[in-house]
Amino acid sequence: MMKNNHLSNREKGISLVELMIVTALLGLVMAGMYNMFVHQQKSYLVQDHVSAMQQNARVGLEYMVKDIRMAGYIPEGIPFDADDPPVPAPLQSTPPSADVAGQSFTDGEDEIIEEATATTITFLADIDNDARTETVRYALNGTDLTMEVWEWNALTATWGASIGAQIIAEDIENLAFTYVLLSDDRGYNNDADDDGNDGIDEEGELKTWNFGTDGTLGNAQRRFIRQVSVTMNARAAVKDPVYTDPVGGDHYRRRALTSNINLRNIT
Ligand SMILES: [Ca+2]
Ligand SMILES: [Ca+2]
Ligand SMILES: [Ca+2]
Ligand SMILES: [Ca+2]
Repeated sequence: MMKNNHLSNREKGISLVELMIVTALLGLVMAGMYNMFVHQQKSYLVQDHVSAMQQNARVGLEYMVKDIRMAGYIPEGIPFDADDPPVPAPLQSTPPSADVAGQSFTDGEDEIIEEATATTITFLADIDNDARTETVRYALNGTDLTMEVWEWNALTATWGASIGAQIIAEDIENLAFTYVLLSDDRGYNNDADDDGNDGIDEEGELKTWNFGTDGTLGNAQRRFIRQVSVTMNARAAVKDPVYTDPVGGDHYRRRALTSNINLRNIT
């Protein structure tokens, strides 16, 4: 009887201390669940941005690669140098007759590849297949891959105005072009063993242009470009707190994309 009374006294209600402990425990559980939820939300968000980055960069690269591959596809016709048939000379006569005026790449002479630097390429091609040639320029502006287009007008024999550089892909940290040139006795170089195989400058030798040691690609060399490689480094728009970049030391996830293009319209 005594024992039962004692027990029932203890079970009469919840003491303040007990209530506090329960509340604290509940709070801990809730906080844990909340953190888990937030963490999961964050990782979904990061996943979203990582896949968006990859998608964004890949689509941009695919556009660019598809266009570069068409370089030299000029439906209005390409005037070749008559005394040197296998090698396309700069376009000397109509149409088109001159490069786009007033641009950084303008040198007054029409070429299939107007500009070829480590970070920019400008070329002629009818990229939208409407029998009118475009001058197309891809460049990196800040962290945007941009594209600018000027269309040839056969009636006025001039290049139309562009609508400005359009953003093709964002969050691109680096863009790098590499060029391979025909460098045998039909190409820009006729006395060196550019492929380094036998000491002989035989037909079909190709040379990868090295901007560091070979300098800039001038008008005289650009016409011999036969392959273009492009590497793009994309960065996610938001940080991933659980990831640390081994090189940059920050929390952005990055992807490198590469593509090799044969210029099949230039022979
Ligand atoms: Ca030019
Ligand atoms: Ca066109
Ligand atoms: Ca050679
Ligand atoms: Ca050789």
